[in-house]
Amino acid sequence: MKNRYRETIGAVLTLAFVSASLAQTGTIGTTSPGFLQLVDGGWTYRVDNTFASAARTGTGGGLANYTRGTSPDHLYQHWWWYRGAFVNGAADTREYALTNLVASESFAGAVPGQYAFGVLTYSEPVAGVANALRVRLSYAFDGIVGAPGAGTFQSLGAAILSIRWRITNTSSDNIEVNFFNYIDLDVVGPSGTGGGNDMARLEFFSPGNPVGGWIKVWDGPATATPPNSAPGLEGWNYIASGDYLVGYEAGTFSATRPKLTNATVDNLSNTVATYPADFASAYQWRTVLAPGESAEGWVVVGVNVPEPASMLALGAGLAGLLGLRRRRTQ
Ligand SMILES: [Ca+2]
Ligand SMILES: [Ca+2]
Ligand SMILES: [Ca+2]
Repeated sequence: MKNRYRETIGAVLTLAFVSASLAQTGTIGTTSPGFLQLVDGGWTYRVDNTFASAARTGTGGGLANYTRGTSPDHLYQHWWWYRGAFVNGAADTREYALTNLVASESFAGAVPGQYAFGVLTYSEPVAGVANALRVRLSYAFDGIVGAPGAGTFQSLGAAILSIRWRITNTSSDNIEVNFFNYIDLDVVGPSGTGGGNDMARLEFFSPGNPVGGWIKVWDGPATATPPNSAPGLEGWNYIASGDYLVGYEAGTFSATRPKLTNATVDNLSNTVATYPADFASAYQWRTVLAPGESAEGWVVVGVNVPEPASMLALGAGLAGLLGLRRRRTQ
């Protein structure tokens, strides 16, 4: 499935990808503040403060990097927040970052041709009740080296970070869970500026579909050609699964992050700022879980991945990709 997926991406982009023979590693730091780092095909995805108690109600959860080789870093922050409510009882009165890491698996020196991956498992309270929710995050990272100058954004080739989340109600009562993935990309492109002049658009928002949300992000200025209209201006893609999906927001760092880090309950606005400058974005899922019940979903953060229509046509491939990782990691 992996190789077929790569071939299909290559065909869509009409690029001659070379199979990744570079080292693939997965490394996890389980001493606070913690980190997860995945390296594949010369690309690195790293997220810090994965286990930092101060990040639970602070702003420092999941500070991150997304780079290829010595190219600029395009990612400032990428992390997960939640709030829970007992259906017949007390409720959280704000959102919290995942911080209580209880288990992890990393895969150093993965076999070439497979993904670099790692798993983080959290046990979090709801309304003061400890260990009410268990959240498992399965990260898989696929760096694909494109031919130099082949027309992808910054000639970077392609990379796809996939994260499957699974939330389990480990309490004895029904819980409504709101779950958030937040990302602050600072795209460094032809302008040479990172973070201050990014642009974004919503490709679609379709809760219930296998692929439920798709947001594209690229480097400004405001007159810059949108991605996929001209070679060299491809961009970043922030994609979410559709089951349980209830919200999205593509706005600014200063408007979106406080919803997760302030002391009140917030939901995403389902709006997009087309020239957000310091772009930040988030997705929101919501479900009610009975004791012992689980829900699953995923996000993908990719650069130079196919257009949504192409990716939807590859639905079986994407499902297979995620399913493959799930089987490996469960
Ligand atoms: Ca960074
Ligand atoms: Ca809030
Ligand atoms: Ca940003």
